[in-house]
Amino acid sequence: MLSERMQTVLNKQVRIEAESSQVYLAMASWAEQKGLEGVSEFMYDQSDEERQHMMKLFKYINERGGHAKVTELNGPELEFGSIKEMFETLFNHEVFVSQSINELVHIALEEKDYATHNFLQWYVAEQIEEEAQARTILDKINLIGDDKGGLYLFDNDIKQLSVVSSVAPEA
Ligand code: OFO
Repeated sequence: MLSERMQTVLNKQVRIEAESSQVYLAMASWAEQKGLEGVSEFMYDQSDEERQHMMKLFKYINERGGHAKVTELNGPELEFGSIKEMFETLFNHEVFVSQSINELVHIALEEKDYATHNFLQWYVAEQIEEEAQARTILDKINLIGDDKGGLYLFDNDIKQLSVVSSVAPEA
């Protein structure tokens, strides 16, 4: 059985994951409308993944005798000054999510809820991966600078990343 406190903070994370899905959906749309097909495909996949992260938490809360809640969400940013700015926003967002997961792990230990502590390890590992991926992408974008040909190649290149992340095994 989840403690009241654990349940509240897990539900807060449900909301964060749902908002992440919306943030990335908005990025997918922005990139698609700019003709960046690879980037938009990648962002649609990221958006789907965030929904899966949300559902995993959602099911867990109910499985442990809690009540998973659907709440209203904050609206995401819809426009970006550049592709670099968009990926910087993504990176900062992932860092924020990692901090939030760390806080949850901390609370699980305080509550002596070892089942939730164990459950959260999947998210800890996932965040390491997502931050690393965002950092790699930003490095590439910094290499390209203002080169249009480079951006074209990058847009093609990122399709590979979508394939890799969509076949990655679900824990
Ligand atoms: Fe990319 O954040 Fe979910 O966990």
